[in-house]
Amino acid sequence: AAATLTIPAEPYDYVAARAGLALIIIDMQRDFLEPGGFGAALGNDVSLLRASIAPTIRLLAGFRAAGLPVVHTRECHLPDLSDCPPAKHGRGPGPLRIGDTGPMGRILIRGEPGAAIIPELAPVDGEVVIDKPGKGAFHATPLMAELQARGVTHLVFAGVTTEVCVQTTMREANDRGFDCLLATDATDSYFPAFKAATIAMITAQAGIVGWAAPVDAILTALE
Ligand code: C5J
Repeated sequence: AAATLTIPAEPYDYVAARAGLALIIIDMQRDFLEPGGFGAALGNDVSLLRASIAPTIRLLAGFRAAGLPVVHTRECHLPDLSDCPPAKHGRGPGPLRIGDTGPMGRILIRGEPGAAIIPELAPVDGEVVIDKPGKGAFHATPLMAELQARGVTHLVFAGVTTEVCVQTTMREANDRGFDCLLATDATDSYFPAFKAATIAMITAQAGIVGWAAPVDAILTALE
């Protein structure tokens, strides 16, 4: 396998040393993708996120086969909500809020069924799992230390939702010196226009936040 990967991308080729590349899958949790969770409680049609599952499975398989680091994140809070700002807890139309009990257990609470990653994308031993209280995965988590410990310099992003937790984390990573590539078919939004706008805004201005490419282009380069 080549030591340097070149992936055709927007706005221009994404080049990464294989040894510095990792995959980060953002919040592919039942709470966002299945009925009865946090996403649904906010009034969203959760079926809109399902198209991203199959491409994310293929991307994950490619990184596992390549022996490269994989990070999974989960947006969730401690059972006593001590890591949930009142401003976040107060948002939303109700009746189900963060910490309330729904069909998948307490909404967005660590360890509850709804906070789990969907079974198709479940982490395996050796993969990093980050529980995060914010939209960005660097805020109040050990993510930076985990990436540094593995020598990661380049991050491929997948997950949901494109304009919220994926984009926020990509911006956090960009500011911390990572070169970021968004896998365009391995991410989705409850608002298709927001997904398109996010891809456009991160890649504009010479990739001011990062790059974007489809899963197939990434997998071809990884082989
Ligand atoms: C949201 C996320 N949308 N994972 N969280 O609240 O994008």
